[in-house]
Amino acid sequence: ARATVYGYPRQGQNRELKKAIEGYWKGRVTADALRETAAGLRRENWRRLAEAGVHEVPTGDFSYYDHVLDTSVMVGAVPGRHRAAVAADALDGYFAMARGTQEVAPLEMTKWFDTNYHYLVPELGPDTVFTADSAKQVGEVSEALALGHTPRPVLVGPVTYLLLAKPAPGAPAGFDPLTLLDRLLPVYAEVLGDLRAAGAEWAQLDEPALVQDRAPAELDAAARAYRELGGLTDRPKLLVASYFDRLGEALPVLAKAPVEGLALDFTETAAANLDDLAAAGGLPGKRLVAGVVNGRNVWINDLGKSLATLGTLLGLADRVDVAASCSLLHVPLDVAAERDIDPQVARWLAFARQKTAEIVTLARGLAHGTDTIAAELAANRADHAARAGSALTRDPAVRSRTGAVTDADGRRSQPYEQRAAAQRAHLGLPLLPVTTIGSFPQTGELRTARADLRAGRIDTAGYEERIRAEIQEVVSFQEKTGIDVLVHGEPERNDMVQYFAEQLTGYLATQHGWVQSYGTRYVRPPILAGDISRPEPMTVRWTTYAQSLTARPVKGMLTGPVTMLAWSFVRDDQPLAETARQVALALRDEVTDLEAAGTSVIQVDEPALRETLPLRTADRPGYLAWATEAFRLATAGVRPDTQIHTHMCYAEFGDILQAIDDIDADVISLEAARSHMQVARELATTGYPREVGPGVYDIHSPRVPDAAEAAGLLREGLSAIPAERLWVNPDCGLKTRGWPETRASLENLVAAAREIRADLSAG
Ligand code: THG
Ligand code: ZN
Repeated sequence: ARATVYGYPRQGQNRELKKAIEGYWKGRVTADALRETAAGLRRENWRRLAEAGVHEVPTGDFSYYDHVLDTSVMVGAVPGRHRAAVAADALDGYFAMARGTQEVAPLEMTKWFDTNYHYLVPELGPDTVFTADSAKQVGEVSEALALGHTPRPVLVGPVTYLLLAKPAPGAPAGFDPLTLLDRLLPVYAEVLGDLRAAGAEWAQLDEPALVQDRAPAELDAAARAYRELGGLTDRPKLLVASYFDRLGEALPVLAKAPVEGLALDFTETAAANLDDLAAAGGLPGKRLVAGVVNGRNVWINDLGKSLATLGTLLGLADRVDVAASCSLLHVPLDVAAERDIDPQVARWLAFARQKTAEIVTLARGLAHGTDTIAAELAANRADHAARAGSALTRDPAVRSRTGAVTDADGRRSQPYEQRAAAQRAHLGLPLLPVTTIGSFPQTGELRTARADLRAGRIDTAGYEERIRAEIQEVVSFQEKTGIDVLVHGEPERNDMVQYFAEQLTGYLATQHGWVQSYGTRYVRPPILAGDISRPEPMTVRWTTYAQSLTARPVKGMLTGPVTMLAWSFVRDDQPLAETARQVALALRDEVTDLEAAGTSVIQVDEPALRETLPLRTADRPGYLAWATEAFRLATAGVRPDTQIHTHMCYAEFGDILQAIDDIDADVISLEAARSHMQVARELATTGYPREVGPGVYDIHSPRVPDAAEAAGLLREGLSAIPAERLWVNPDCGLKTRGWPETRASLENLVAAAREIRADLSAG
């Protein structure tokens, strides 16, 4: 048994890659200097892995932006609009596909399965001509060989590549990219031949799309793909890798394919792989790579339990190697860099570097007997015992409170119709009330003030003075513009999850725990480590300050429990539902405190509700049950005349229309401008009974909609939602926009609302 990994964080300890790429974009770093930085980061990663005891190192997992984009380049799938840029300069053309240029739009970006990583969606049509470009893959193999390593190139598999693609603009309706498989396979064959020639003994083809529900035709495509690639004579040995869930009906398909190895996820969500593998008769004559170390959480492994799993697997394959369940791209680099985490607690944590050490330990134990890793096993048991017995992990007050939660706690005291009447009387809003989603432009001055505070250049009093001044400006702008429900603009917040995590007991923050979100953008997800409680109010001060400046209602702004979980690292020692309930109760206290302080409108954002849907449809009802319960628990404690809003972004709500109804918010604002109010029509079809604010200003673009355009969208909205239940708002928060376009757009939104109100009262 040997240790291996499928991929490693790309950015470097100090995000050197981000700095080099962004420097290149600004013309401050040359292409050669960027390539040199990248080669240095790969060299450092391989050295670390090899020193730790990893036998085969991954190559080809490195990327300047995204590995799916790299695959598009590898197979020559460059959309027509980017071809001139690619022909002029390969690197600039690559970035043009990723980010667009003045003239052409980039590829669309979407989430990589249920992780927080985003990839660039391939655009394929019947005219797509694939051509092999193995330069990047071959280059990294040669680099690793020259440094004395054993490389295993990692490629996105052909079936997953096609399943992740979307029809190119102009493709006929209903075009299915999977129909291109027979044209794509020869290109993979050529790349595999080049990799073999370069000296790769093995190549890894990642097929995570096969862990989702797949139609028989898709399973047939997978069987055909691996029959054909397996049948090649001039190729490396093939390891087909799956991760993020169980393979299910795809497992026997891959087990029967003429490839030399299979990589399976054996963490909790994919535990069924164990029985399914036995039922399929194991992998006689093949190599099994066992993903027993969770590659997407931050917790130490249970080494004893993993060894037991590995022991069972020994009987099911010719050779068993040990790995993380997926690429380590999804975790931060090194716990040792964290100076602010209590060293006792840090012992429970494992980032990429620590996970690598665990994999090596397990491989050693499997190969040479558990007595050879006795010290590691004892330390691991002690760390688990310390974690289980810690006061951070178990707060009796929190436990007795979640234990006492009843169904009634998740129900508003009156049905919507009665609440709506009470809210109308209490708030006195006009028809088509205008509001915003919460944040206003985060100016350079605000970011500087926050950096100054952190660096000690200004004190808390000086910082808060800046925040108060900003709130005054935002409130007076909204009053002057004629907005009906105001916000304070959130100048005091950095990230909408981090801000709350910093104030809740039980959450850990990291200093260097960066994880790639997309391209050169990273997040530092906070860690849900212990039982969650709220020592004191988190938002009441700034909200009531804003309310003191105006007679119009100011909306309180909170991040919902599901999003708090989705954008954090979650506990692995209790069900997600339990963690969600704890966070929900902390938020419920905040909601109640806001109400008691005179806030009549409270928005609880859930942008991640849709994106956290489990990959397998069979697992979705269970998720939606706890997710909607958590939202209701957070919000149902208010009086009938207090209005609860929520906000969700990222379009595609089709899968969760029922959940949108079940959360029982009085008002929901949604992204809709680009899809011409599509979501308003969808909600109307399902008979959605409450108030809706389909966005009429696309904040993802600097374009300012004029009043006529906004009014047009509102009329489309009115054809689905009656005027008494329609709100007017942008698609999302305004923090990434500048003030000039924010001012102009909101003035136009108010003008559009007034025009339609006048029409309605005239007609
Ligand atoms: N917060 C958190 N997770 C998220 C989002 C968020 N995941 C999904 C989505 N939003 C990801 N979107 C972004 C958008 C911008 C950035 C990162 C993820 C970004 N990051 C800065 C960078 O890399 O330069 C760093 C920001 C910082 O200093 O904290 O711009 O909103 N938790
Ligand atoms: Zn949004």
